Amino acid sequence: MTSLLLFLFLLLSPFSTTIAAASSAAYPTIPGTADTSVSAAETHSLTPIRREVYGGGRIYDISHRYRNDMPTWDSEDGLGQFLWLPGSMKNGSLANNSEMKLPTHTGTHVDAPGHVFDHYFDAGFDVDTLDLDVLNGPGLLVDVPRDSNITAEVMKSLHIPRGVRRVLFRTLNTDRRLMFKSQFDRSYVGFTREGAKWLVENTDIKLVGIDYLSVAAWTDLIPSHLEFLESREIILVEALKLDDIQPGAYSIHCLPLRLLGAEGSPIRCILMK
Ligand SMILES: *[C@@H]1O[C@H](CO)[C@@H](O)[C@H](O)[C@H]1NC(C)=O
Ligand SMILES: *[C@@H]1O[C@H](CO)[C@@H](O)[C@H](O)[C@H]1NC(C)=O
Ligand SMILES: CC(=O)N[C@H]1CO[C@H](CO)[C@@H](O)[C@@H]1O
Repeated sequence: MTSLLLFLFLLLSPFSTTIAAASSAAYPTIPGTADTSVSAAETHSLTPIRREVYGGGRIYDISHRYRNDMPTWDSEDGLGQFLWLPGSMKNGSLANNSEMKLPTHTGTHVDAPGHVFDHYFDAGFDVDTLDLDVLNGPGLLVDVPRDSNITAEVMKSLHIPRGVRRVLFRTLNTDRRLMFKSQFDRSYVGFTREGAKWLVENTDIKLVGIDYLSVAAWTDLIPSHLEFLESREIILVEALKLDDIQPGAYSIHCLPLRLLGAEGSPIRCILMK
């Protein structure tokens, strides 16, 4: 498969040259990110360093930071407050203890089959039942053409070889920086029903990742989800942060929380070279 992946990588390269952003160490396009190199002085200062890349470029964090102003499903105003500090040292507690409350489909997250199939929900196909073997392993970061949603035609044009089980689709959503805008944007790029159906029928992809809050285009919202989730073999990872990373083959690692009964979960995903 390695040679196939390499072939695919070469095949996709012409796309990527125009849209791949510079992969500088400082990752200037992610707000709140400092230089990733840790100097001796910084190690001793009380200013934390927030990183997008670890291990000298070996590990990319492709999860979004949870922020009050991040977009949330079909809302004008963004997520809003999701963390509270009911026990604080400033008010005499022995330790600081925060509480959080947020929709399970917030930020970078995973969908379980119970999300759109009520009988799966009742039967218990929650995020705790998702296969970690699907969520962890070799896969591709692929750029899709910027002038379309992900239709069957687009899927065909990507020539993703059989045997590839995990693909992260980078779209116009990343270029438009939609995950950095509080206001939900219905014009995001996602799969049409035919695109989803084509992927299910013609590829071995079991992990589908995308760079906004839904893998399904707004106009095909439920039909696309149904195509993907009916077999319960495909796992959807949404709102990935795919800025500033070269397309190609990586080791993908995603871990949802073991939320019993939940059809969605925040998820931490990384890419390793
Ligand atoms: C501490 O308690 C005061 C009085 O109840 C409250 O106004 C303040 O917000 C609290 N501060 C923190 C950090 O919890
Ligand atoms: C994708 O589909 C949405 C509707 O779901 C539409 O608003 C948007 O313009 C489409 N994007 C492209 C690039 O065609
Ligand atoms: C580590 C931690 O959570 N520290 C918090 C303790 O509580 C104060 C407010 O009382 C916060 O400002 C700190 O961030």
